Amino acid sequence: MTHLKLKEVCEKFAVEGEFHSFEQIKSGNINQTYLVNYIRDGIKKPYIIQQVNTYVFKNPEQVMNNIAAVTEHIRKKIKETGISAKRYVLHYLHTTEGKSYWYDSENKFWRGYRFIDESVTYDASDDLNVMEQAGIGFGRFQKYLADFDASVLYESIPDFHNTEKRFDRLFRVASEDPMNRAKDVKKELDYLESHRELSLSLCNMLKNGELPLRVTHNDTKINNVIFDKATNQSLAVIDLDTVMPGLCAYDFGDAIRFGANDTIEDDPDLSNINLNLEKFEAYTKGFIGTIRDSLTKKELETMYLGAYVMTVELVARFMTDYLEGDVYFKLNYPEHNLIRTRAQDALARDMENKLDKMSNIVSRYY
Ligand code: GN1
Ligand code: MG
Repeated sequence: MTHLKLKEVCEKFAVEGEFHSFEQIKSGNINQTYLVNYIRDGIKKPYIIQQVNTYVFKNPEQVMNNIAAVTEHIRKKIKETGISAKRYVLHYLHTTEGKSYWYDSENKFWRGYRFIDESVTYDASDDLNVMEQAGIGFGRFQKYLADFDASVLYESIPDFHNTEKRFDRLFRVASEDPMNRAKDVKKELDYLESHRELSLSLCNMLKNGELPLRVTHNDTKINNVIFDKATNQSLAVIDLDTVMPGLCAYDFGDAIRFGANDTIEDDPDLSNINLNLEKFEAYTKGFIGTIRDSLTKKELETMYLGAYVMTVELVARFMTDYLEGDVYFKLNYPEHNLIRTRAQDALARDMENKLDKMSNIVSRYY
């Protein structure tokens, strides 16, 4: 990426001032993200500029429509409480034609938003207060959207958390084995096969009407929460590309999968992998404490399963991508999807042994 390209993008979005510097933001497995600094009236103004992956998001304009509708709704809700929404919801940039995106001459899809002042994000944290605040942040997000009309939302990735379809596709690809890689993931594939019933538990409860659909975030990694730099209070939730109808347990579960593990999601040293029950509890306290009144008894009772289900789903997704020849997730090195598969498999096994404990902890907060 050159600064000229980013400057061109910023100019399309009518960013004022002088281009100062940029850096690539490494977290995120799908889109390319840059922090760009402009200088205006002698003051540094940071912006986030993203090139959206249109292999993953086939219809990025509709994704932007979703984001506009959702952020508008949240902005209204916050204003109703009498506070300024400025630091609590993302503000997307518009081109001079009033669009929230821009296609460059190579047909690449760009968008941008204002960086929230005096804020930080965490890829991981051992601070239980950060975990609790992350729970509050995602809980609040869901609460704001409780009365949002889901019928206006385009399904940005169809069947995104349909675990059954994820499994079916994986087993199909594994039997076809186009890259001759199935031999590397035999153990992990066997695990999924023998744990199909537990893995599809939430999916089945949704199908038979035991659990309701809500408007959910669907990608609740803790680095998708913005924190105040000074107080570590959670401010806004970012990465709204996959806001769609979903199960509350998915949002709970994916945050646990990512944030309550004692290590990163792709740690090659499996001995580091551990579901940390203290982090689990801190997140639960924040999340369930914020939204418990709006959930059904069944949702609360089955919430803990979301952690296991999201983890096996990621095993399936990383493994599918490995078997298909690495077409979906960004890689940092050739075996990355294999390492991710193994790390998430180890986490799922650890969670399986802790299901009772997880269930007990959640029940303490409702
Ligand atoms: C992708 O790009 P990022 O990090 O926000 C993926 C998530 C996965 C995650 C695993 C659209 O999210 O579903 O859980 O990687 N996003 C998409 O790290 O597939
Ligand atoms: Mg994402």
